[in-house]
Amino acid sequence: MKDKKVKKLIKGEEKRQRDGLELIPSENYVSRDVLEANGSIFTNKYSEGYPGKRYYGGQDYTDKVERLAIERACKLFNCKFANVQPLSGAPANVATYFALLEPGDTVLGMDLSHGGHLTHGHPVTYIAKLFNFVRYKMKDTRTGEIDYKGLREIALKTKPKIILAGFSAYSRELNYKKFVDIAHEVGAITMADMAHIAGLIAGKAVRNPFDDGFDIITTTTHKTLRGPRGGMILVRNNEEIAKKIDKSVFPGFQGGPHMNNIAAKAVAFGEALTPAFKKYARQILKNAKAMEKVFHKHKIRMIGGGTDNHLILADVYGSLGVSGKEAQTVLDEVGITLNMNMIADDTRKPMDPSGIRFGTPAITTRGFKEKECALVAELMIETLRNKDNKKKKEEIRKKIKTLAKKFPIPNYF
Ligand code: DSN
Repeated sequence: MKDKKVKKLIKGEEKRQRDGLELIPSENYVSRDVLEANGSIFTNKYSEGYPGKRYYGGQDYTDKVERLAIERACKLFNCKFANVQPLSGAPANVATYFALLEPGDTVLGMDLSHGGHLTHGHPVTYIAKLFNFVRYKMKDTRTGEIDYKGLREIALKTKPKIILAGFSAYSRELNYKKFVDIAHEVGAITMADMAHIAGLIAGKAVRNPFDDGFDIITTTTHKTLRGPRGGMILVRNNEEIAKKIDKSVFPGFQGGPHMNNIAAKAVAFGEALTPAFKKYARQILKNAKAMEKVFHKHKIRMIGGGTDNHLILADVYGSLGVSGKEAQTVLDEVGITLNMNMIADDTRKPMDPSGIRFGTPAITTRGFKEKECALVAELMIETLRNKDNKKKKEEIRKKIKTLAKKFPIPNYF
């Protein structure tokens, strides 16, 4: 690369990723092939429209690569229709709302402090000005079980057009069948935002909402799915819904699709169809369980009481007197990256909440097994208990660096 300034920044980020441990549960390390496709000359091409129906010429290869991505996505998630053009998870959700709702219509989704996402109707978003978002919660934060009875009551009262399942900070499996039953009762469409667990679904390590009758899945293609940053909308079998979604993505909401990104999605979906990916998905869960065990041992409160997936949400303020922000900073100092996070009904503020959220997708890609994950959990707790002890933190930093060196990011360095 000729641009020395940007090159230096890329090298710096490379070193940061190489020497530290990535525990942000929505991050991962993509393969060389995914990087190569994402950095390919498909980036030069404009392709408004869909395969076979574009507004520009020269689409021989773009059509083929988009068809391949669609075919692989449908095989991976066991569905009939896929739109692989959304630029990321938020645009995928917004395009889905625009496809199915009129202004003022109601969406019933997970309460944000109980694990939902900004695009599930947070008041700071524009969609919250357009549509009416109502919320369900967990019944009990000790088990994480959703209050399905409450959900049904709200659904009967508010008659939502969409019932939305899914989360960005929730660690338990959902009972999709219950969502579907309630939706049928009130005539709602079921939409699952599976951005966090798409890789776990693809690897058959957790349930696929389509198997229980969900109509739509939206997702990112990075995170556990280990593809390029991007989004996707899947429709189980309803052609009418699929057509509305295609129209909504383009021309309704987006312009030209990023074909380099779609090529990289095709590569990632191909990788996710392999037996090795199934093994990877199962190992993510085993690793999260190993970390959960250590947090239990040290009596640190976990929202939902533990985890069934790739992430843990821990109340570090309530258990250790360290705020989420302070925990994030001090763990960064020793080479562990994670994020502060609100916990259910948090009394603290989003920029300094009570919790931290962390997970195992990235370290599992590096080859970590249960033993290493348990060690990382011990080191995290030791760091938080010694947050003002410089010497102790230096010792831990060295241990983290050694561990990172022992498990290099595959195919990179
Ligand atoms: N920022 C993503 C996450 O970390 O969960 C969701 O958009």
